[in-house]
Amino acid sequence: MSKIEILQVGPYPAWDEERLNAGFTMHRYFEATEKASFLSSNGAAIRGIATRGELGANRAMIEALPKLEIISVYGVGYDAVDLNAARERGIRVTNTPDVLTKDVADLGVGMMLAQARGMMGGEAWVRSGDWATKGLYPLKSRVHGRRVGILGLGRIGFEVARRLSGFDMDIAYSSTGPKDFTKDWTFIADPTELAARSDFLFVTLSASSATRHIVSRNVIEALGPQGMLINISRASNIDEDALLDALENKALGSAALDVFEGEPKLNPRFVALDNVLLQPHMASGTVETRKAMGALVYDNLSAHFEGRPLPTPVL
Ligand code: 8YV
Repeated sequence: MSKIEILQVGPYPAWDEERLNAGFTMHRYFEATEKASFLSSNGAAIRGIATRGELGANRAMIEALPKLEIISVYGVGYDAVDLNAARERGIRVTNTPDVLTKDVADLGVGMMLAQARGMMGGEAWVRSGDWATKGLYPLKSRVHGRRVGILGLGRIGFEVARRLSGFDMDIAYSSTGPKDFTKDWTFIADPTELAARSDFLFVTLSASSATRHIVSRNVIEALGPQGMLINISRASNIDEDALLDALENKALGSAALDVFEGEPKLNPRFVALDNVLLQPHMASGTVETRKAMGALVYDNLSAHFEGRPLPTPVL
């Protein structure tokens, strides 16, 4: 029997590709130079899409696949999938929640520490010989005991807050409503108010059209010249032009970012700044977590085509 045909939107680690290639006929969209003609030549038989969080599947792609039944996302965020286009045709959508939560929280906390304590600059200070020639590295501000705001207390935000309570930080959060398990953490509904009482503001909310630029110019300015913004969610949650302006004119102290508009290309203004830590969208990037994510991508596809319940459905 011929294997079910799947459109593969981006590359995966070798172990995932091996399993997918064994179970399905994979069409490697990311290797095609002419995307539209690739879809028109191969699209008629394709019944599934395997994609990644940041790549998703847009309406044009979904509409080019008349037999499409399921979109399996390697990532918790599915904001890059056109859910309306999928819903209109009853196409199932799955993601990879839970398995990546703690790694994403770990990286966010690591970014905060690295940026606040100047670890990247400290490393350069040693390697360049500045330590020997110029002497002691400039002093930085402390992290423990300070005020942190968590914008979006979902699974990842919760894990960030839990870690930071170990740093004796004064934790406030903004979410759809107060959470009853957070008696030591202060609920502040308004993001600008949350930013105004924070030294560090973590953006951990899942992105959608409703959250676009929720971190607005006002929020950034409320965080202020001593504040730090840490984004481990999606770039669209932040008004990136306002962020760049604020970093350039020091209306915001600093930022630590794992995600960017138009990534992997990014606005060159970021690279010219010395008050931002830049990471290549790698918060879920550990071998252990990526293996679990890859297994879920496969398991959702195989469950669907074998008529079993989907392990982690979105739609
Ligand atoms: C990416 C992510 O999917 O979980 C998410 O939403 O953004 C990531 O895990 C990852 O970069 C793999 O492509």
